[in-house]
Amino acid sequence: MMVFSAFRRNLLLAMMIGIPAIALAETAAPPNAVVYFINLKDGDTVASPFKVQFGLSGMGVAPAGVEKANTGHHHLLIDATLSAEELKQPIASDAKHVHFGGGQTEATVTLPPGQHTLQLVLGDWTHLPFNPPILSPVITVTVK
Ligand SMILES: [Cu+2]
Repeated sequence: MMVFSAFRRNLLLAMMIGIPAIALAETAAPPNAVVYFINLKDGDTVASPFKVQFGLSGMGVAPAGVEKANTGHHHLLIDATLSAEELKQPIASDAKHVHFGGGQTEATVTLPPGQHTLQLVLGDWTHLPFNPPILSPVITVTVK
């Protein structure tokens, strides 16, 4: 983290003195970080509202706005995925891109009947996906 803080300071300095910045300062993903659904799997049928538990290994959860090494916070994508371009930007915040900036590790989700896709994306303290992105598989659930 010291390294990344220094990197961001240097990036800011570079911007202030007019050197073009190549990219936003994405946080490097810890090598073994994995995000996953604990209690749901692809093909499950659920009754709304339903609980979704967010699993994370290889790093820790911290609230948004807290810069702490090897931590991030969960985002739940509902019937949405992120394009390569979106994976380099702060994650949108709307009904399909839900932030858990308090450091929550589960949520109760209400969805209309039918098939829906769910995916977890870990964001850094500034809501940017890591590089490379830390994504769960996309799962499809059927809401009764
Ligand atoms: Cu966020």
